[in-house]
Amino acid sequence: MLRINRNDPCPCGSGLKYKKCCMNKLSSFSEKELADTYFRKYRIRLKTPQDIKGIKEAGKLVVDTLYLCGEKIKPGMTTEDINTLVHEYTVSHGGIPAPLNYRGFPKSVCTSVNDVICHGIPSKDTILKEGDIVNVDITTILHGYHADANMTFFVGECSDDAKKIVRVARESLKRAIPVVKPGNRIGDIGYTIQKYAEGEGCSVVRDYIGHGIGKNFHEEPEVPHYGKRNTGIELVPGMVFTIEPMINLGDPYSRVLNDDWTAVTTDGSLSAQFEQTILVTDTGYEVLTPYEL
Ligand code: EYF
Ligand code: CO
Ligand code: CO
Repeated sequence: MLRINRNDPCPCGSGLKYKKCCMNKLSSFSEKELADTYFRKYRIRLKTPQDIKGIKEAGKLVVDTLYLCGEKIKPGMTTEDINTLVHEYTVSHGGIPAPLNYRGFPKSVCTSVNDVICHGIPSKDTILKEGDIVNVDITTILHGYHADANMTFFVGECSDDAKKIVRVARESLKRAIPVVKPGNRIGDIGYTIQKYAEGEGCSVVRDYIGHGIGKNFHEEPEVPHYGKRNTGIELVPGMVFTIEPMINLGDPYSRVLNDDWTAVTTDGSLSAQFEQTILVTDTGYEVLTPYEL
């Protein structure tokens, strides 16, 4: 692409310097064209600076809530207690727990224990015990914007298997994030995760994927956690999506329990997940739900 410097004569022929003439008009025009093209072709909503500020504010509340959960999770606690903690903290800080009633989901947060891959429903009957792993997946709406992140926590002292699956899931997300930059493609993200996780002898769940996010909980694009290099939609600045690899110690297959929500591994093996909401910037990425991986 032709680059025009600020002090060059404006290409419109006015005789003025570019910076005094069309610099802002041209850049906002081309940004709008890109946004229109991405929406028309892919239904992807590129975010404005105002959108990004909104998602970031929601993201801070999500991460604060996750850290609070991390401090409180102990053997003997129920997943219903986690739901109460998340609901009350979110609402008292001006947020709305997005999962509650979303497509009929009955609770404010997903709590997924051991062989539960995702969408575990908090319950008074699910009592966390020493050695369990539990994923807490929080999506919060603040001032109309969504942010979505999750972490898998240890409950007390855990087995080597539990330590391994949590390490591999965390590292899968950590390795995928720097792949996010303009010019790379969606498939590069999944390729990176699959290559690493399978190299560690684990498997990548295919049935649940990352997603665009913003004024809606789920938007385009879809972000699979497996795939081939240099395939899929090209990443451009302003895209916001989650990366949320679900990694199994055994095979990658899932089934949904009779409650119609809870997804578990078919072979009963442990599953772990980490998730963050990521923005594509002009030069790379920004994590909008920042926490240390
Ligand atoms: C009808 C739900 C719908 N879906 C996705 C609804 O992206 C998520 N986590 O990172 C995510 C979280 C929730 C969610 C919470 C509730 N739902 C769940 C299961 C099946 C389904 O299909
Ligand atoms: Co989530
Ligand atoms: Co998500």
